[in-house]
Amino acid sequence: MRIALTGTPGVGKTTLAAEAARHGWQVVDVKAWAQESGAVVGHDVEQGADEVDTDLLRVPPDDGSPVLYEGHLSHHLPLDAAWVVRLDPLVLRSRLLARGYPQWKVEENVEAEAMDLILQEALPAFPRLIQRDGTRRSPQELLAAFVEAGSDRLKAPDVEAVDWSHRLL
Ligand code: DAT
Repeated sequence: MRIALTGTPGVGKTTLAAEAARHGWQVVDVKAWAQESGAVVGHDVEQGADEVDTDLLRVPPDDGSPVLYEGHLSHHLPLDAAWVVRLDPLVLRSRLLARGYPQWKVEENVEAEAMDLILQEALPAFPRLIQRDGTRRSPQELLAAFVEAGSDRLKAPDVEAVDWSHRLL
């Protein structure tokens, strides 16, 4: 089972992936993989971010063992399932400010999170999709919440409800 671990920057993907690795999961850092395999095709100076062509990444076939592909572009890869991590936009804002992001980039990501952007991108591509809210969960609790949902047993998306649309006002 090859799983995209996705979500807006700052929601806690890397932390969750590290927790999963401690429990024996294989983890692929999509950004590092893109750099190693020449899939970084440019740099957007305005965005201050690398441009990755995910079509250039060759995903290995499923060998039966669970693999997490971690990164906010991972849901653009042809994988078997997706985990979408969510976070209250107000908490996200303080995390991104602490990370030193410029104000406009903080607001762009906070808005994307409040309007479910990544969920909306991932839903059409992944019948086996699990969404969980990381706001009041430790990394251990969040991992358990995804694992308990059982990506391999899913017949339809399992989307934990979050509603932060009022944060847009
Ligand atoms: P991402 O990889 O999605 O950009 P991250 O894992 O680097 O996010 O986490 C961003 C910050 O939030 C980092 O300082 C650690 C903290 N964090 C992550 N998961 C958390 C959790 N479940 N509870 C509290 N803080 C968390």
